[in-house]
Amino acid sequence: MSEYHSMWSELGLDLDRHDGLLAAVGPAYESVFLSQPDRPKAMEYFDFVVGEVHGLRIQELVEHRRKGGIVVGAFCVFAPEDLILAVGGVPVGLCAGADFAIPDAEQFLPRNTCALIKAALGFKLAAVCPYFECCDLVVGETTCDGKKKMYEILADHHPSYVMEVPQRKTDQGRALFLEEVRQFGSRLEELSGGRIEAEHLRHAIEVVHAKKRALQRVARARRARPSPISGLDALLVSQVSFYDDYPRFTEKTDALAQEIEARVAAGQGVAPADAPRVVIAGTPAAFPYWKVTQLLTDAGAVVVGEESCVGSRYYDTMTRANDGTRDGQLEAIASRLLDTHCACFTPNEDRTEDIIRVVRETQADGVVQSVLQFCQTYATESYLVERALEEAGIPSIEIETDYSTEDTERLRTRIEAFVEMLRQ
Ligand code: BJ8
Repeated sequence: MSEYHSMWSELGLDLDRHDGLLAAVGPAYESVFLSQPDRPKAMEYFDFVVGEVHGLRIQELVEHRRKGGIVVGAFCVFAPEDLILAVGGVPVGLCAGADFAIPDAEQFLPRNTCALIKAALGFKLAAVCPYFECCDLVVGETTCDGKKKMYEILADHHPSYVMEVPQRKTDQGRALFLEEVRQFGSRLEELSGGRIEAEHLRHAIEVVHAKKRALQRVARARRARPSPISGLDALLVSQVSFYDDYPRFTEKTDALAQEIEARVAAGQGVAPADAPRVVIAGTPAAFPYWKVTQLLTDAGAVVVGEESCVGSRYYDTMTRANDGTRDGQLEAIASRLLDTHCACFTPNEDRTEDIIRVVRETQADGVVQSVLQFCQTYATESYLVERALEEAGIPSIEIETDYSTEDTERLRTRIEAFVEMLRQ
């Protein structure tokens, strides 16, 4: 990757620390992913993307900006990706799933802040994320108090914008969010010098839909017994979807779906047909966070779904049919985003219902609620989720963890016991 040093240097990265980050991710990826037996051949593309995650893709973003395009980073699926695409921009996900720069963030944030927030700010402060440095603007949202306050600090370090997300899906809340979407559109027009016309939105919605349909196709094939793809590989595909070029990602994910559909037809799986099947529900697993999926896989379970924003909470929400006007489409986009069942909403029964739907569709035997430590909304909601799962006769456990490896063995013991219980 040394051929990219001058590009990283021009982006302002701290080259020594950045080399240290890459040196940590590479071997971890090899041991977690490349060691898996019988992976679909189409996963080679995703291996390539990860191998070039700070190389070729960054080169593409730099080139896009050189031609006058904008890059907009986001921390949450509430950031309307279609609007960014509609002004010819490139949306990228900035949430980081590693504890590499957490001490940098802890100079500004309380220690009892969730790892996702610390990593997001830490990667900027440590100057180790070329995606961050490519962003003309980063867009945040008021989904949780920790993030909301972190954005105030981030604004001192990077051009930022914050969208207000309502806490209730009432008519008032919907009206507020629609206005937020409109205002964000105006900010994007100002930044890009373009105008969001109805046909731009139509095209952007279709690009996003094509990507989500490809992810849904993989999710459907995964439901087969035996499952044709490992939970780790399926999670990786979702993680890559936040960085990659949209049409290329769609094409490669469709190719993967086709291959695993053929495996299903041939009865070929990555684990025995009677392996316990698990859905992970909770806070998102940003790249390169694979701990819980890996522990479940090590314990002999197959992860068959993620009820998470790096999972079905993202790809199952589609923009509804509308009148095709600019206003009608903006309204449909705002409404789709509010269909995301984030724990920031109250009440949030839609989420518990959705978890049960995912469990039924995937024929899962149980649920692991995976919550990042210090995430109040998901941790508190986990009680209500557990109660609903119990009423539905679905076994579950809740684990609270972070990006470190300190608790790995403790979690391993609990996860092994849970998987063993599912076997009986
Ligand atoms: S729509 S889940 S991506 S907010 S884990 S930072 S909530 S303290 S990530 Fe999320 Fe959007 Fe909701 Fe999805 Fe706060 Fe909790 Fe940390 Fe979280």
